[in-house]
Parts: sequence; structure tokens; C-alpha cells
Amino acid sequence: MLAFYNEQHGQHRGRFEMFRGEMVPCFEKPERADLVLAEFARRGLGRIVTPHGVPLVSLERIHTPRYLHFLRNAWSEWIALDPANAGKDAFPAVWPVRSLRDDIEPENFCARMGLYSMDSGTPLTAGTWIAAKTGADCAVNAAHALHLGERGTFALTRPPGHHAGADFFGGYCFLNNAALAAQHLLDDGAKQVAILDIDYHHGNGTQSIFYGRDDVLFVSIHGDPLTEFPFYLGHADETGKGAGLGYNMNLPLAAGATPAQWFAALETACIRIGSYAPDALVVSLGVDTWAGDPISRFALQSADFLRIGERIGYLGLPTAFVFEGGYAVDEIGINVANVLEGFETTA
Ligand code: SP5
Ligand code: ZN
Repeated sequence: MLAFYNEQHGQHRGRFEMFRGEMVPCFEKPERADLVLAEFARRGLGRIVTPHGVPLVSLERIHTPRYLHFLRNAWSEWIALDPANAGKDAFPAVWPVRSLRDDIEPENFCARMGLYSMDSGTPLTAGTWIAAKTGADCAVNAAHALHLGERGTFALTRPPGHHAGADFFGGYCFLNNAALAAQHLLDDGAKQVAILDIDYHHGNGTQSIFYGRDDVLFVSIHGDPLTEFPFYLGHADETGKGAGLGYNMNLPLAAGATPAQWFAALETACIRIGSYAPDALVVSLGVDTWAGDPISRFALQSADFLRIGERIGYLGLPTAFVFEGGYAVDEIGINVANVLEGFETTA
């Protein structure tokens, strides 16, 4: 399996995130990708490749030019407010919620941070843009390699992507890597692409990007948004709109759901994907479903991740895996590598 590794990922290095009234150390940290890389190499799972940079127009297939412009320049604007900001992460503090206008872009930088974000858990740092951009490069390259004949590829990157919408960041995500991969597959000639999101958290960004379309099927298994982040999207009654009606499937499970319940949902997801008969599959691969994850509440064991990879492999589809969440750093490499190894056994 080809793994496109983001050598710049470590440049996104948040110090803190806001949690219940205090700043706590970031869960989404550089060691995450380092450990996955180490385990991938240790097992000899495949070749680790540096991606080619993709043009900004590839990102504009998913994200608005206005948002991309903001993201590229955000750090220098943050420093321009006060040179002392160089030592601090940037956070939003005000948001245009219901009844406030989001059609006029304010000049004030903090106001634009809020316009383009969804939470205060996602610090923007000096290297965020370069890390997110080179991460998106990995995802697009992983998709393109399928077009060139690979059966399975892996975008080994951070920051993650599935919470990022067309014009906002949040949930540790800035550019929606899975959406970029799916769109690239279509641009390479695929007629239909499915996205299977198995991160613990609902992929609200990916869902919203494709909600009105029937050329991308989005299927997600996640913690019930009634109690779990991102809270405001991910319910079972969200099935798509317009041409996209019937092409969005949410399978929320209560926090504390058992592995048996989780695998029953995976079966439902795989049956739907099989009936859609896509030309290719993108997997938003979060391993925060593991029992020991510090911010999540499912109970998968490390061996379960082998079974996940196998089940996905039996779909028989060209598949690009895109790394998302997973925060129990000591186990993260093992769990990710298990999914990929399980997939490989079905070749
Ligand atoms: C990609 C991804 O997995 N994003 C998840 C974003 C979750 N952000 C909210 C985290 C809330 C942290 N709760 C800490 C509980 C510590 N006991
Ligand atoms: Zn997650």
C-alpha cells in the first residue's frame, strides 16, 4: 500500500485547546502521525511517499476562495495585530450564530476567525496552513494513485479534515482531506464515489459538502450527536436534500456502545455502499473508537481494527484511507496499521 506522508504535519502544533473554562493541552498533537508512520514502517506495510503539491484550484473544488484566502493569511494577520501574538495560538471568540449576518466579511481579524470557524477547540498556529495544505496534497495524491491503478492508498497526515466545511475550520480540522480525495476521484473520471467515515465523531464537514449531491454517497458511524461532538449534525434523519436525497446515511450509536453494536452498524454501512456500487471508496479513518481513547466513548479493541480493514477490503473497491482522529497516542499506530493490514489481507 502506498502511504502519502505529510512531512510538514509537525508544523501544526497547537499548545492548548479550550475545554470547560480552561486551556488544556491539545489532544491533536504531532506524535500522532509520527507513531502511525513508525508502525507502518515497522510492519513493512508498504511504501512511504512524499506527495506532489497540488494547485490551489484543487482545493477550490471543495473550499471557497474566500475561506482559503483567510486560512493562508491568518497567521500573518494574527501577528500583525500584535507582535507578541507570535508566542500565542489564535482562537476565535465570537461567532455569527442565528440572526447575525455571515454574508459580509468583517475587516476585524477576530471577527473573521469566528466567521470561518465552529469551535474554540481548534488552535490556529504559525504552521497550520503549510501543514493543512501538505496534508491535502497527501489526500489528493492518494486519490490520484487509485486512478493510476493502486488498489489501496493511505493519506498519512494531520491535522485531520472531516469537521472542516467548505468555508470553516473546527474539530481540529482545516481542510477536508476526505472530501478533496472524493472530488479528485470524480475529476479523474469516476462517476460515483462513496465515503465511509468511521471516526468516533460525525464528519459534519464532509456531510455538508456533499449533502445535495448524488455522485458522492456519505455514510458515517459515530457517537450520537445528542451527547457527542460536533453536537449539531449527525442524526439519523439527515438523509440528503434535493438530488442528494437518499445519498447521506448517518448511523449514530450511543456513547458506550459495544463492539457488537458498532460492527452491526458497519455491516449496514457496507451493504449501503455495496448497493450504491461506487467506482471508488474514501475512508475517513479515525481510530478514536478505540476503548482507551481519552476523548471518546466507544469500546473497540485493537484486534477489532483488523476486522474493520477486512470488511472494507471485501467491498472490493479501490480505496483511499485518509487519517482523521484517534488520540490514545501509544496505541494509535497499532490501530491504524491493523485496519490497513486487514484491508491488505483481502487483496
Ligand atoms: C477529528 C476529530 O476527531 N476531532 C474531534 C474534535 C473533538 N473536539 C472536542 C473535544 C472535547 C475534549 N473533551 C476532553 C475530555 C477530557 N476528559
Ligand atoms: Zn474524531
